[in-house]
Order: sequence, then C-alpha cells, then structure tokens
Amino acid sequence: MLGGVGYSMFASRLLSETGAEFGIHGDGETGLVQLVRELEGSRRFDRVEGLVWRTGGGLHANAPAWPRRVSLATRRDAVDNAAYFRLGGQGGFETRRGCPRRCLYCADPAAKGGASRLRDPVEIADEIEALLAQGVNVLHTCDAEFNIPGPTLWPCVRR
Ligand code: B12
Ligand code: SF4
Repeated sequence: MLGGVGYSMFASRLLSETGAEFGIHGDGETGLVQLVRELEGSRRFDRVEGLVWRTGGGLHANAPAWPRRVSLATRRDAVDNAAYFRLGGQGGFETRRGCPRRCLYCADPAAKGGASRLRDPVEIADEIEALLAQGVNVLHTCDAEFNIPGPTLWPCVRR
C-alpha cells in the first residue's frame, strides 16, 4: 500500500515498479477508509478516491481526491505528540492544500492539486489549541504556499 507526496508524483509508475498492490494518490483521508470498506465488502475499487490498483495485467487509476474545501479532525489525539515533541519534534498543521503556481522544482501542485484548497480558520485554531494543550508550542505550517491566496480571499476576512 503506497501513498504520500513522493508517491503521488508518479503514482502508476511507482506501483508498477514496486509491485505493491494498491496506491492512493492525492489526499489520503477518505480514500484509505473507502479502500478498507471495499476490501471488506464488494471490492468495487472504482469507488475509492485516488486509488491505483491492478486489473488483469494492467493498472487502473481513479482521479485523485482533492476536495475543494479541506476539513480535518482537530483533536490531534491519534499519536503521542508530546513524546515526539520532547524528542525534538515540532507540531505540523495545515491551513490549505495545493498551489496554483508551477515552480519546476516543486512537488506540491502535482501531489496536492493546482488550486489552493482552504480550511475553515476556526478549525485551524481549534487544532492549534489542541497541540498547545499537549505542550507542543513549536509549530510548522505544512501548507503548499501560505501566501497564496492572500488573506482577502479567505471567506471570513472582511476589509
Ligand atoms: C513539514 C515538511 C517538512 C518538515 C518535516 C517535519 C516533521 N517532522 O514532520 C521538515 C522541515 C523536517 C522537512 C524536511 C524535508 N523535506 Co519536507 N515538507 C514538509 C511539508 C511542508 C509538509 C509535510 C506535511 O506534514 N504535510 C501534511 C500531511 C498531512 O500531508 P501529506 O504528508 O502529503 O499526507 C497526505 C497525503 O500525501 C496522503 N498520505 C501520506 N502518506 C500516506 C501513506 C499512505 C499509505 C497513504 C494511502 C496516503 C498517504 O494522505 C495524507 C492526508 O491527505 C511538505 C510539503 C507539503 N505541502 O506537504 C514538504 C515536502 C514533503 N518536503 C520535501 C523535501 C524535498 C524535504 C527535504 C528532502 C528537504 C531537504 N533537501 O533537506 C527534507 C527531508 C527530511 C527527511 N528526513 O525526510 C518535498 C518532497 C518532494 C518529493 N517527495 O518529491 C515536499 C513535498 C516539499 C515540496 N513541495 O517540494 N519537510
Ligand atoms: S508551493 Fe511554493 S514552490 Fe511550490 S509551486 Fe507553489 S509557489 Fe512554487
């Protein structure tokens, strides 16, 4: 099972070269859950967002999952963030995914799509509060490009 930014850049080729059974390119949150459901159920892999899989000697690739608005869980309780932080980590969070620019060296437009897909600012603030409550006070913005689009395009910001 493959996924992630590097994988998403060359999804079909990497599945072919590695011999892996499945890959998900693009966002992974919904596709992974859908894949588990299909593996336990009717195995309709064409219904799994972003899935790349093998079909009778060839490969089939569904369109990547790049939802226009990104909404994520905010509790940050899936792993022991404080332990990672004590060992020298930092708390990553996202305010958007994707980028409309085309800088030659950059993986983000290929892996996360060619549009800035924003999160609700309230959701972002809740997530940062959850990290701070765990003592994680060094934060890393994991956006493609924080400055695109500018603040006036956020739906909640009025001039
Ligand atoms: C934060 C960050 C760092 C931090 C990491 C800190 C940490 N401890 O986590 C630091 C500063 C250390 C760092 C360093 C480097 N980084 Co960096 N980094 C990022 C950044 C900005 C965010 C990563 C992130 O957490 N994203 C948020 C998560 C939720 O997104 P995600 O990882 O893509 O995961 C989603 C999907 O991809 C998918 N998914 C992910 N994994 C899997 C697995 C499976 C099985 C499935 C199904 C799906 C799936 O589901 C997730 C949810 O949708 C990305 C750019 C970006 N916008 O993502 C660059 C990025 C990953 N970094 C990059 C690079 C090049 C590096 C360095 C090599 C730079 C260097 N020359 O030193 C080093 C490598 C460090 C190392 N040891 O590996 C490149 C990778 C390019 C590529 N693979 O072709 C990126 C894409 C930046 C870019 N635009 O070019 N980085
Ligand atoms: S994320 Fe930054 S480096 Fe990558 S394409 Fe966008 S503007 Fe260029």
